Amino acid sequence: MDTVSDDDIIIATTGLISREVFERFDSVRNFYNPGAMGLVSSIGLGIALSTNRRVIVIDGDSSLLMNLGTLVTIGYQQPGNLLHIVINNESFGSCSEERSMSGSVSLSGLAAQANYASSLTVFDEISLKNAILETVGKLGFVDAKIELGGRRDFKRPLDLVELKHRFMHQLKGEVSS
Ligand SMILES: Cc1ncc(C[n+]2csc(CCOP(=O)(O)OP(=O)(O)O)c2C)c(N)n1
Ligand SMILES: [Mg+2]
Repeated sequence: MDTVSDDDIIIATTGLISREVFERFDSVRNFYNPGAMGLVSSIGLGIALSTNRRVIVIDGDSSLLMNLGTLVTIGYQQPGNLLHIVINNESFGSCSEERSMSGSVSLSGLAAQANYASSLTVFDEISLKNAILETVGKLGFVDAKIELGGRRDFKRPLDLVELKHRFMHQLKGEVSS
């Protein structure tokens, strides 16, 4: 989040990922999807097709597996302003911490097969930052491997209708970031 530009749109997935982005980096440029796993990439695609600004989707590994067809749709549409990052702890980290099965497949390999222009797996923060800085102007995918664990007490985005309207007004240029 420290590396993205001030104009980038952030779409954050269900569970602790949304909650951490909300607590630590809230902005009118952020959209949170706390309730429904799997859909941030589809939402991000729709937004990317409707703006020239960069859209950064922060997905979870289990969430991506729940909507895997999204890779094909996004690869087909080829939005050059979309960066799809998966925070991959190979688990349903926000809930039971059960393994998700994403460890049995290369997510970046799947994205490459689906025609993402750039597709990387990263194992440390510097590589993730470099990927965010360098994947500009082309459809990108980053499988960011992380360890399971971390804080579980991030506050929840609760005023979801208000947050949605705030985001939509900002997209229309009615509110500056
Ligand atoms: C469709 C759906 N099923 C189940 C849940 C409950 N749930 C919320 S977060 C989560 C785990 C998400 O795992 P992942 O996407 O890998 O992200 P992580 O929590 O590991 O960061 C689950 C099962 C939900 N919100 N939506
Ligand atoms: Mg996970």
